[in-house]
Amino acid sequence: MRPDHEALIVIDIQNDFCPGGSLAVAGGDQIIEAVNALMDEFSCVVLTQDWHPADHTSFADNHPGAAPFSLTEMPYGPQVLWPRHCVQGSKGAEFHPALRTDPAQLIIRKGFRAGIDSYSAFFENDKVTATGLDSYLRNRGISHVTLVGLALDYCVAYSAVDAAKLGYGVTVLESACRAIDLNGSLENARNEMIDVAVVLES
Ligand code: VGL
Ligand code: ZN
Repeated sequence: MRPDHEALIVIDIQNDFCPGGSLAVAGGDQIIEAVNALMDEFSCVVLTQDWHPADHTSFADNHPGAAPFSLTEMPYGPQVLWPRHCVQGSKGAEFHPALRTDPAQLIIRKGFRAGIDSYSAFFENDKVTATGLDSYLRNRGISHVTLVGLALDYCVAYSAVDAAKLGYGVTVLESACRAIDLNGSLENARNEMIDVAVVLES
């Protein structure tokens, strides 16, 4: 067992991010066995779930003429337009059936506001709207987080950077993550994590 001040945060292991899903991350399902095993080491386990309304602004098909994976400008900055994914209540939004969910004490849903995306488990993409996770972890006396899940270069990396900026010790276990890798996003994400002293563990 890890000490009680350490939490495991499992990011977005949902059907749509696994092979066969609408925003499939290559090998996304290959990490599940390791993630399941890791849950037994932590007294605090949190899952996140990407959870979008049908009219979500991050969906390319809500922007007439826009191609999936193109960039648009939002009031809070540049935003990738994604294929429709993780729609609230859909099969694609469910956790992958092989993922253990019983050990989780908290499930954070994010991206539920139509006008703003939320990659990070801590803050929405405007960088100020909190999800509540920081307060939860602080109240439980957590000072270190280990992050695993999908996708390494988006939701895992954004969560890791925010956690480090909030003062947590942060480890990203790369072998239990998979990346989308869009236009150099993986290298950028690694550099941003290293810049704020996130430990990238293979
Ligand atoms: C994610 C793109 C859009 C992720 C979520 O979980 O990394 N990526 N929504
Ligand atoms: Zn999303």
